[in-house]
Amino acid sequence: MLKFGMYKNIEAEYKDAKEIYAAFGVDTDEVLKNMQKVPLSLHCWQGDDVVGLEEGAGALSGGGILATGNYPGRARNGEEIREDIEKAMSLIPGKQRVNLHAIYAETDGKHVDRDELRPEYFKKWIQWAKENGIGLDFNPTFFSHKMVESGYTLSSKDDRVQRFWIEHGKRCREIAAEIGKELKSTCINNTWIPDGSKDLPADRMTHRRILKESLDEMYKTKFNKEYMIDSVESKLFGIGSESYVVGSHEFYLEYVMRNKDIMLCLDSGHFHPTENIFDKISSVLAFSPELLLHLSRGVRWDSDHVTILNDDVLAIANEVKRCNAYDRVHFALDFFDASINRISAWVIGARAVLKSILISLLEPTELLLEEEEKGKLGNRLALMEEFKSLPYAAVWNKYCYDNNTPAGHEWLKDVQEYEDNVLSKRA
Ligand code: RNT
Ligand code: ZN
Repeated sequence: MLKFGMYKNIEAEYKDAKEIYAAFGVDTDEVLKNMQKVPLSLHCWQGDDVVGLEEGAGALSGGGILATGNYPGRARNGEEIREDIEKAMSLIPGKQRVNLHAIYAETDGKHVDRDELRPEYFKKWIQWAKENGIGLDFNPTFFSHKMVESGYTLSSKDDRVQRFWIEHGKRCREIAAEIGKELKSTCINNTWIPDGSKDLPADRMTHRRILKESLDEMYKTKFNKEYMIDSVESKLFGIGSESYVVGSHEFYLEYVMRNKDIMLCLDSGHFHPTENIFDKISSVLAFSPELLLHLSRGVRWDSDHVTILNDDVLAIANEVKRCNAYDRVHFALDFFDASINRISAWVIGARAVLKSILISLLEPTELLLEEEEKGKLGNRLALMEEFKSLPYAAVWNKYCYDNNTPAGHEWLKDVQEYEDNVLSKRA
């Protein structure tokens, strides 16, 4: 039987860990301070299986992404989503941001199409963010809409479809800029489109040319970078777009190199299943000031499983640390699992990413560099291996404790209570 209340020696265990790390030249108190400076953006769409709040909203569709499962307790409106994220945030140490999608507009029962959205439909989110002292990020929604039925949005050969989505993109940039201005915290506005095809297209070129044209039009207006930064997210394949995705990595990499105001987004689930994004970080940062990461977990053909503390995520965090780039790289979660308690999904994913960041900050990187400089590459590898078993968990528990969040698995108790008292009451 799972026991609770077993983290009674957090301070003592931290003291021991602090000494061990100090012997390797790492100041754990400093690391704990730096942890507070790394914001993680929590995606609102985990709370309701990417359904959104539009009038007559149905299941996620037309985007090559899929939320499977029907665990009870899905949030059914803005209030419930906010209530659930608040619960999740209370179990995640440090400061988070919240990432919105355009389909989370609240229009008071009025039908407002995507090309008519305005900042006022996000005023509840903005108000809530102010009350909670958090920043918001944003995403236009290019899926779950009748205008994506052909499989193409910004890259559509149908002029009417293309125009509709360009207008949506423009509206979203205005909304994001307004959010950033209101909250005095730069809002990242990330564009991902599902455009692509299941089977081999004969013409790959035309859609890419149209996409370039659409983006140029969409990004024409310049906004104050203090309020909003645009980013673009690539993908290799999706469900129903296995053979061709218009917005590929090469496409957007080239696009951001030519459009210096726009930031690249790398989603860890959007590459070949054996390809990790960590080695791309230094390449991008050699040319771009900033980079957005979507932390997710690809499993077989799905790119959106709940993030866990695995080699992929650790390699990403270590790389950001070794590039000394925590002030240039933005971390956001991106997954959706409807088969488990949705609060747990958020908490598992967020705590895994934060643990990876903590582990990276605790790494005695200097010692690795020294061995590398000396050409002692066996020592370098040996140290990398040994560092894996340094007592980071004691520092993690201290971080949780200092931030008034449960240590270890204690948070499971809170989620169970919430499930019993709140989620299970939702029909
Ligand atoms: C899909 C992309 C994209 C979405 C969200 C909902 O493969 O990762 O970021 O998950 O916009
Ligand atoms: Zn993503």
